[in-house]
Amino acid sequence: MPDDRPVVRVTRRLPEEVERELSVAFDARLNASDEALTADELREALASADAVVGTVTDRFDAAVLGVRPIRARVLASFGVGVDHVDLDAARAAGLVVTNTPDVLTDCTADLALALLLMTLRRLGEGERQLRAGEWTGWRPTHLMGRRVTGRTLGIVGLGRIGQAVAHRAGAGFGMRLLGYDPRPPEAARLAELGIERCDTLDDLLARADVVSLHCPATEDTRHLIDARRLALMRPDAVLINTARGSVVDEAALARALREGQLAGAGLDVYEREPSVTAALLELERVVLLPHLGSATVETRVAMGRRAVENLRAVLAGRPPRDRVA
Ligand code: 8YV
Repeated sequence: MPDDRPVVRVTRRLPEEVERELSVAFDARLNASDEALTADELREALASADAVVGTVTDRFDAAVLGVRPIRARVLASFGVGVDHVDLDAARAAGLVVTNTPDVLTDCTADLALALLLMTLRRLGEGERQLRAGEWTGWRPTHLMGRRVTGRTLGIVGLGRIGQAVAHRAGAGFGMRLLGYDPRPPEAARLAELGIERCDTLDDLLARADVVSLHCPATEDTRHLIDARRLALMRPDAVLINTARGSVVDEAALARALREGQLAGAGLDVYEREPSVTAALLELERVVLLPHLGSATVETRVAMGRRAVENLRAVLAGRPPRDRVA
C-alpha cells in the first residue's frame, strides 16, 4: 500500500522516543548514520519532503533555500538559535521556520554556571593534572582559584537564558549581577532578579569579574566581543560563552588571553565548529566544551517533542507555537 502520510526528513539522529513519535505519525526519513547532510542533500530534502527537521549543523542558506520547486512547508529547527537559517530566504520560499525555545533554558543556564565554576575554580586544570599523574598531594597553595561568592557577574543578553543564569548566580551563588541588553526586560523583573542594568556593554565589561554571553547570533552581534572590548575587561576577569561562537572574535580572544588582558575563558561554542582556534587549546586557563549547552536527556527529548509539535501544527494548517519566519 502506498504511504500517503506527509514525508518528514530528519537531518540528524534524534532521541529514540522522538524518532518513534515521528515514525508513527509520518513517513519519517531518518538519518541512521547521523552524518551531517551536504548542501545538495539539504536541497533534496526541501524538494522532496513536506517537513524538514534540521539542526545547527545544517546551513540553510540562500542557495539551499533557493531550491525550486520546493515541497517542504515547514523547517522545524531543533534548537532555539536560528542563525544557521537565512530567514529571508525561507520567507521567500514560503517556508515556515520554527525553533524550540523554553525547554532548553535551564540546562543551558546550568552549563554557563558550570563553566563559570570551572574557570574561576581552575577545575579543568585540576582534572588534567590529576589524570596526568602530576598531583603530588594536598598543599595550601595548590591551584588557588577565585572565590565565586560576592564576585560580579555581567550578563550580556537578558532573555530567557540570561535571566535563568541571573537567578542561579544571584540566589544560589551570592554573586552581584550586572546586565546589558539593548531591549531589556521591565525594571520590575530586573529588580526581582537583583540585576543592575548597565547602559552600555563597555560599562559592563569594565566592571564585571565574569562576563557571560546570552545574546542571539545576528549581524548586530557578530564579533560583539572584539579586541577593543576584550581590552576593556579586567585582567582578572573571565569570559563565558554558551551563546554562539560568532559573538566573539576567537582569534582576538586567544591573543587577549595570551597577553593577560583577561584571566580565563569558558567556551561551549566556537566560530567554526567543530574546529577550535588552535591557540586556545594551548591555554591552561581556558575550559573548552563541545557545544553541550542543551545536552541532557530530558532537554533533548523535550526539544524533539517541541519540534514535532511545531511541524504537526503547520502540516495540519494551524499556526505553530514557535514560528520565527
Ligand atoms: C542545540 C543550541 O544543541 O538551541 C540552540 O541554539 O545551540 C543547542 O541547544 C543546537 O542548536 C541543536 O540544533
